[in-house]
Amino acid sequence: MKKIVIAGRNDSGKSTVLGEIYRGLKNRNFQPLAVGSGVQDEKPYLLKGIEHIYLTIAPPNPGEDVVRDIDRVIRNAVNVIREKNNLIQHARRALDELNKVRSVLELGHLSQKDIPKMATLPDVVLIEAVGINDGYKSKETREMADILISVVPADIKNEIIMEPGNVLLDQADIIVVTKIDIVPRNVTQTTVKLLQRIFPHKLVFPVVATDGVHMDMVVDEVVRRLTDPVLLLEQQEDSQAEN
Ligand SMILES: Nc1nc2c(ncn2[C@@H]2O[C@H](COP(=O)(O)OP(=O)(O)O)[C@@H](O)[C@H]2O)c(=O)[nH]1
Ligand SMILES: [Mg+2]
Repeated sequence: MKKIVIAGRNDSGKSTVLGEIYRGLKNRNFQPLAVGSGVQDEKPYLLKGIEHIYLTIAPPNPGEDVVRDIDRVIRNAVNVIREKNNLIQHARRALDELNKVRSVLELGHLSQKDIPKMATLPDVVLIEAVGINDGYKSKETREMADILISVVPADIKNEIIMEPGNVLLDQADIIVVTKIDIVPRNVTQTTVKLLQRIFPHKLVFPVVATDGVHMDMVVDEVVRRLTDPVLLLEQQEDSQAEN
């Protein structure tokens, strides 16, 4: 399963952006699993309409940006969904049996409609990083991500962007600049221009994450990367090398 990691400073808007991408992917017939890095992520996820069953919180060790054993976290979350689906299937069969008996006894059929539908299994994972050390320096975060999205608030101090060792900006696949609705226009422009100057080949998307403004372009780019045959090929080679 492809891992999309949302990195960035504390309070930059990671959870909000993650929720928007979740929704966008869902509209395009993906089923994401959302992995938050702390309880504070839960509320923004639910606000954006992430269903409980596709939401899991896995706090990294203190001082670490992403949870170490993400594969275990994903496996557990998928198993919970599978188990629930099993129960639903059992309930349907049991009700069928009961209805056979009721029919012999000339009692009316009980409806299946109160039994929930089986849940689609997730096919892509959205992971939120903590944002340690100003948010952009964790190599582990880059290594975990098939697609790395780094979130930068429009009013970030220029010094922070220019600090050496910002691997998560340097090697981001997509940079999302948030809060452009509440930050003065000239400040936003300075931030965006600085990012473009330092990282000239990067896609920089200024957005209002809370209202989903311009988020469709971010989602388009994510989908393009999820379905790009060349990227798929590279990943196949990677996983063959691992095996
Ligand atoms: N006005 C505005 N507020 C935002 C935007 N993005 C995030 N926020 C707010 O910023 C705060 C932190 O957002 P959150 O997604 O929890 O950030 P995180 O700590 O990086 O996960 C919340 O109050 C959000 O509602 C934005 O683009 N515009
Ligand atoms: Mg968060």
